Amino acid sequence: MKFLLFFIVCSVHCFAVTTWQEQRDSFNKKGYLWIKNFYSEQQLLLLQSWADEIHTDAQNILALPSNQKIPGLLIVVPEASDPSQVCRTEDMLSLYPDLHHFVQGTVSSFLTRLFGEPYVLFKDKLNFKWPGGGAFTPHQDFPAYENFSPRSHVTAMVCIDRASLENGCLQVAEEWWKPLAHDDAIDREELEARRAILPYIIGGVNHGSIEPEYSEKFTWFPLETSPGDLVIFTSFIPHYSEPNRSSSPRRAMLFTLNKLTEGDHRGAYYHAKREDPLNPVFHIGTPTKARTK
Ligand SMILES: O=C(O)CCC(=O)C(=O)O
Repeated sequence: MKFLLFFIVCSVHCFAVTTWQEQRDSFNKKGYLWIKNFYSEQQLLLLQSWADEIHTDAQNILALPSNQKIPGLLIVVPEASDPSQVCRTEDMLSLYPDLHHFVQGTVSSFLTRLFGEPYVLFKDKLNFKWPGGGAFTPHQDFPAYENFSPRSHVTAMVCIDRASLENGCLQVAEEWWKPLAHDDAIDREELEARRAILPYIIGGVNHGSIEPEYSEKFTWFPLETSPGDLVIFTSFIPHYSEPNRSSSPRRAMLFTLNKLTEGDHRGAYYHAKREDPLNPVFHIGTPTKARTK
């Protein structure tokens, strides 16, 4: 009986081996797709080595006096609660060419094949979430990207460590459009297309977080992923994660892509971010410090 239940849960929420069409249909229906064991054990070893190396480099950068932080270094964002701890690194693909090739050969190729048209990388980050690492508040990603021209994005989360409720796994809102169907404040057509932007807090430490009266309506599904799993999700699906209350890290790399027909904006995105790193638009929902609006 236990085994049967486990099988049913797994077949509803994640895919083992399936067809392109089934995966596409599931992604279009739910706004996310969880693929178990996307990476082999050897590929996972490689990813873990990159994550270790990037963390060492990031710690060295954090320790530099500010006048030695030369332009073009890895972007390193410390935890809001502990400036000596690395919360996130970004623009790794500009600095680790092998990782860049690896991600293009796996994530970009996968999305290109899944959606039947070329996808190009828009941004890349590695969220470390060390023990004690902070929560990401409920948010949609789109408001963080809307100043650039792509109108839709897909983020691929590559799981480096086992993620659980205890260590703050990613949680996505199941069928988030349903409880909003009769809400006059939300554009009906956009909601039906699952592209509605939900009211969010402007300014302050919670800038970009979905207004609680909306996020409280959702049923949250915890993605308790294993190392080597891949989860793809749209920039409109509400998501969040709890703090890491365990004694082990919960690292995940997140690669955001857009359709090539909407242009290649990675360079422009990181140029803007490096020019104005404390702009709150670059810190939506994250446990990092931004300038207040
Ligand atoms: O790493 C997480 O738990 C949350 C990721 C996320 O929502 C983000 O980086 O915007």
